Amino acid sequence: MYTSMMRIRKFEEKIISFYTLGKLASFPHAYIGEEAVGVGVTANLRDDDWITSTHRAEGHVLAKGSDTNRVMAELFGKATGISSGKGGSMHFGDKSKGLLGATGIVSSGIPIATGAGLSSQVRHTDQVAVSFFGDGAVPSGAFHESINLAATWNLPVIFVCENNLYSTWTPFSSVSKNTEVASRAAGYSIPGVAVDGMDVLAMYNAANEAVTRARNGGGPTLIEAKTYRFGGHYIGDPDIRTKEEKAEWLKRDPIKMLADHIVGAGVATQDELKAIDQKLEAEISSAVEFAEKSPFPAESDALKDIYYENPNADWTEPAKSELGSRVISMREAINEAMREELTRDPTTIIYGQGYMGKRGGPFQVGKGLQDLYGKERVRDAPISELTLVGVGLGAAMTGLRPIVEIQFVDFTTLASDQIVNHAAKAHYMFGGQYKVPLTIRTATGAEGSSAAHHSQSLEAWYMHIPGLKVVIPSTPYDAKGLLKATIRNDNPTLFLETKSLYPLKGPVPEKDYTIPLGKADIKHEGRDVTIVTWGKMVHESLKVAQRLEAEGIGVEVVDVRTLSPLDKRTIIESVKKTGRVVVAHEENKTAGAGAEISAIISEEAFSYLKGPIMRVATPDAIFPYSPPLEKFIFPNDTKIEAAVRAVLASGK
Ligand SMILES: Cc1ncc(C[n+]2csc(CCOP(=O)(O)OP(=O)(O)O)c2C)c(N)n1
Ligand SMILES: [Mg+2]
Repeated sequence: MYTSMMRIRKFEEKIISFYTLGKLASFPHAYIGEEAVGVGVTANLRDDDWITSTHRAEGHVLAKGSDTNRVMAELFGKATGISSGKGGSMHFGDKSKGLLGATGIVSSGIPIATGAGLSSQVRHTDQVAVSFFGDGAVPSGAFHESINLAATWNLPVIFVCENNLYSTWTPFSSVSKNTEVASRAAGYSIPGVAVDGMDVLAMYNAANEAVTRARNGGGPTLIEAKTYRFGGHYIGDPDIRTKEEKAEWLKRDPIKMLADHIVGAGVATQDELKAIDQKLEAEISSAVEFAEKSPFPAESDALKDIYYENPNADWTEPAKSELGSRVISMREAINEAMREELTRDPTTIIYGQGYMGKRGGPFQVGKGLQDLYGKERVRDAPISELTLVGVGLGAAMTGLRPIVEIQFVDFTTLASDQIVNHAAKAHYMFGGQYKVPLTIRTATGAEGSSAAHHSQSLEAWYMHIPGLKVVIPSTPYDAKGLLKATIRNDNPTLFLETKSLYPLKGPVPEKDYTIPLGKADIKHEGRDVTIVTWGKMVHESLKVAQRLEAEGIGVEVVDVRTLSPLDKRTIIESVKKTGRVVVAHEENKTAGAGAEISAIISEEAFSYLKGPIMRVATPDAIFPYSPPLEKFIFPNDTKIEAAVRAVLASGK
């Protein structure tokens, strides 16, 4: 433990000197003073145990055993870095050592570690997960939601708060009435222990007890390490803490305390410790040499590893002639897809709110699954959207294939940190090491005066995020095939279920089939005008196509089925044929997906256009409760028909 602590100290001192010389692209947050926490805890862990870390990550990463050369190279932005130069100091990831990632967002690693604990429990291993975080994370939702979930599900997770009294420059006492972090454990009925974070032996012993308990099925523990960083918040930070306060803490330098203990107990001599120090200095110097000599990543690497593409994926859609005669609802088709995937792959699990186990969630889409697959794989989840998605991410990174049900797309906004900042970026920012087979299912769209908080369509928000896939089926047949492909694909994917379509019936093959993500479907062929659409508006568009057929007008209805990836080729081919385009969607108009699709058409098929592209969408309004108001703003076949007639009348 002495070696590990001193390695961190020497590493950080070197980094400080490099930063001061202007040799690093960004400013790291030094761990000096807190070494006993990371080292005392990780000394109890195996390589296959997991940790999540924070912006102050070098200490955790080195303590967990990552290669010094590659950690240094990451700080230099080199291709040999542990995250291939994609992450830097706030996004270290190292699969080989169980490092599920540092994060630049305070508290966000906590749900991810909790998900790793879930993975251990479901796969019946004895691995444990540790989340390191600062006092700054304690008032956050992620902290409380995660501890509640880990306690309720009895997960093998150790929550380690490095309470160094400050978050940036804010004293903990000025943002929390209760400054005893460990005392919060009582509120969740789990053990909580406050430890002298400057004493590595005390840290080791406290962590040993917690890790042993977690490995043996005893559930989570909250450890509060009372510690202090000797430097400012970041390297180069004009520190605001008093000299007196710093001097008091410096007297209890954790490395000096351990050295005194070692020498006093006769375990090693001062000279022997010096020899270790010199060896470490040589190790750090050669790490610097390694980092300096390493190449930068190629420019083309900037666009690599945004998605994981499985070279062995064999997703083939059955021919329309194979649809068969069985007719079921969209709700049943989704349930069937989940049943088939839960049967096919024992690492697939599902959890959600609304009594998922018995009722199957608010729309009963998961009905019967718990009876078939048991309480371990089909779970009731608390109202903790942020943590539910973060847990799914941690579980997906560690061997599960989770399906997380969020009741309404409106509520995904609570989970947007985990969706946007973490799930979507995990494959890329850790240099392509992790696959993220995470499915987030949610109900979307307006129906039945649900008003402002249960009616939105947010697909354009998520389509905007690289690393995330967005799927929105319009028929039971598409729903089954697309959901199976979504669950099997190794990328975080938002699966949007239009709630007004749940009762819709249609033919669905009983056999196992998938529909590749990124493949549009022409739902109605025509030569005169193209409607690009998805979800409920597919059906409104089909009504228009049928009506206009009687007048000899051919309307082609292109159902994109997935917005990300978007099947540009099918859209462009249709535009080349018809030269006239309407884009119809339920989400509101400004910066909706229709704007993007219109831009693509104008960039890639402008010369084929015979007139302007028109959009039919909900106006930029908030969904009202009153039925006539809701009806007034909602797009429908009449509005689409008017747009189709307008584009036919305009231009060349
Ligand atoms: C959600 C979020 N809010 C604000 C920040 C800006 N920020 C970066 S580090 C930090 C302080 C964190 O304090 P603490 O968690 O106690 O960790 P420490 O720096 O003390 O180790 C803040 C506020 C952030 N990164 N993430
Ligand atoms: Mg702090």
